[in-house]
Amino acid sequence: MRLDGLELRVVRMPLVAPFTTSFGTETVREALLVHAVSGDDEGWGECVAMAGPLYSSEYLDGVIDVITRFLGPMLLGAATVTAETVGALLEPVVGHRMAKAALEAAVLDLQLRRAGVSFAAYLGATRDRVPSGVSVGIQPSIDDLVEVVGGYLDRGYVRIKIKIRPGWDVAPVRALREAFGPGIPLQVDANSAFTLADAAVFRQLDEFGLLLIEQPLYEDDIRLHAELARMISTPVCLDESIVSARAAADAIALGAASVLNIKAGRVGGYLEARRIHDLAVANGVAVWCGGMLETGIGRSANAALAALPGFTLPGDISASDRFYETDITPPVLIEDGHVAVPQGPGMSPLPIPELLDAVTVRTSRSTRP
Ligand code: OSB
Ligand code: MG
Repeated sequence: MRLDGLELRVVRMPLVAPFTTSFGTETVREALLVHAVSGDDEGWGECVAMAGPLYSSEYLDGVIDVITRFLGPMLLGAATVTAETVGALLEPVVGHRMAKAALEAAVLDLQLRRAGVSFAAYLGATRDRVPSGVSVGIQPSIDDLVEVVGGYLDRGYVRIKIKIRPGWDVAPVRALREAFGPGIPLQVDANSAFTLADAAVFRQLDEFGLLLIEQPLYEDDIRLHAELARMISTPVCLDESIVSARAAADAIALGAASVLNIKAGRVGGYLEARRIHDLAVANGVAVWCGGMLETGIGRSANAALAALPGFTLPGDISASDRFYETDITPPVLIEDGHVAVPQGPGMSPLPIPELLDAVTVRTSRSTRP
């Protein structure tokens, strides 16, 4: 295809409740949507970058800048673009994976809509629904945590992940085991908040039969994760550290992770995400699909990715209403603990224009030179 134009839209959507991690508290999601146009066809890609550079070095305004100045013109100036060549076209720009991923997704969505093919079919997904896990933020008190988790279990979520940080680690896990028993699938996510000097905390967590510990240490230290993995029995899972298939191969080879969280945005796109899935399967490493507070656009695409056969653990693929009272697409629903894999053309249902306009706070457009 030849791209005719790119529209960048910033949406601002209030969260149903504050979401606290080891790196901060969010009360509103500001997200960038990329709208690609070619002839009469359109495609949408959601960027996972957050407003501030706290989870990753990328952030919303930085993404808009790098797309506007560099990545957008590279795609708009190309004689022909396909989803499969976006990565190579943008390769000269170092990093900025979340920005690149959003562009690739918009092109892929357009390409699939034009061909009348679903993302699930394109990927070779093997399931029509995926188990739904929920990521639970740090709460004001242990009692609040038990109540909030109880609510999600009542809604049918099949796996609970709680955010931890130093001082909010062993006690919340113990409280959940006491309240709900040893049987509920439970895991923790530290978002890099600990050091190897906290090894005693992780040894204590070993007692609770957790599915995994996600990203306990620095994002750029694979070796220390390998050291920690040798010290504890709970599987170590990496999120922030896995920025590419190469990083995944290193982590696996060094024994730094026996489980991987795959987020397409973090690794530069859904095609790289699938390469990591394939690599993990070949190495006997379990993967699951992470989330980034996506709207229905990114959430739907994640559901299709998670329907690949190597995604053997439940993902952070919750219903729209876990974060948003009103989504910009028809809401993603949880039914019997699962989310349906979208079967329509493209990567997600189209946003509903009135709902999208109601939350759009900024728009910019660029066209082919
Ligand atoms: O580390 O997985 C993470 C949200 C924002 C940034 C990082 C993370 C998260 C989550 C939420 O855990 C996952 C979701 O969207 O449900
Ligand atoms: Mg994480």
